[in-house]
Amino acid sequence: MTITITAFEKSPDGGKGLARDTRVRWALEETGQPYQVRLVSFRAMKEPAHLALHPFGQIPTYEEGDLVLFETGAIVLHIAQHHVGLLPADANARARAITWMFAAINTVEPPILDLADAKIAERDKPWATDRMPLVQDRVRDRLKQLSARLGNAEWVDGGFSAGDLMMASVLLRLRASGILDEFANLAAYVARGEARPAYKRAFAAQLAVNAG
Ligand SMILES: N[C@@H](CCC(=O)N[C@@H](CS)C(=O)NCC(=O)O)C(=O)O
Repeated sequence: MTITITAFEKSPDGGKGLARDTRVRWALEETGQPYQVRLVSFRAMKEPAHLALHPFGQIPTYEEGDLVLFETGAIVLHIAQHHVGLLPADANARARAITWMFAAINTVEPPILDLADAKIAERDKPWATDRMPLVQDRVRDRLKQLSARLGNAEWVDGGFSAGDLMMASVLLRLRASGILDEFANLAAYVARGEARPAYKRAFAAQLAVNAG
């Protein structure tokens, strides 16, 4: 069955791979699944046809036959559960990999998104400058904990899994802030993710849409 995802017609990041279709593309590449992409404009994302797929009017969505999914956590989990390559066979190791997916999107991503909001959406507020150190330190606190857990390991729990795919995707957004580089083992962890051939293919595919 053909898999179709949606992505920005023109990503605000200009192709840096930060739009969330990249993590879905990455999961599809890791598992060797061909896919098609339907590009949507910001206006089309808020129109009924897209809202029928995604109630919050966002990208990415995932269509496969009768199945329509939104939320990258759910999409990547679906891909990982149906194809070999992103979840270990052992039941407990599988449950732990899924735990790391949730940790990425529920525990690590929120302060990172808050930082992005503080920098862009809230930058004109009179309190923006005073609040910034608080927001940055909340990110640092999470990264300190993650860094301590990762230690010298290559991946968060044994071999590369969907947990690492989500965690590296979430951490990638921090690179421009400089905060990621304060944690050498996390910066190296993200670089290992980016060095994977599947990530490179996913990145190149989104860049091809957004470059120029
Ligand atoms: N929690 C959602 C977030 C989706 C999301 O924020 N998508 C962004 C692109 S990366 C978007 O569509 N932004 C445009 C908007 O919200 O209007 C997920 O993980 O899929």
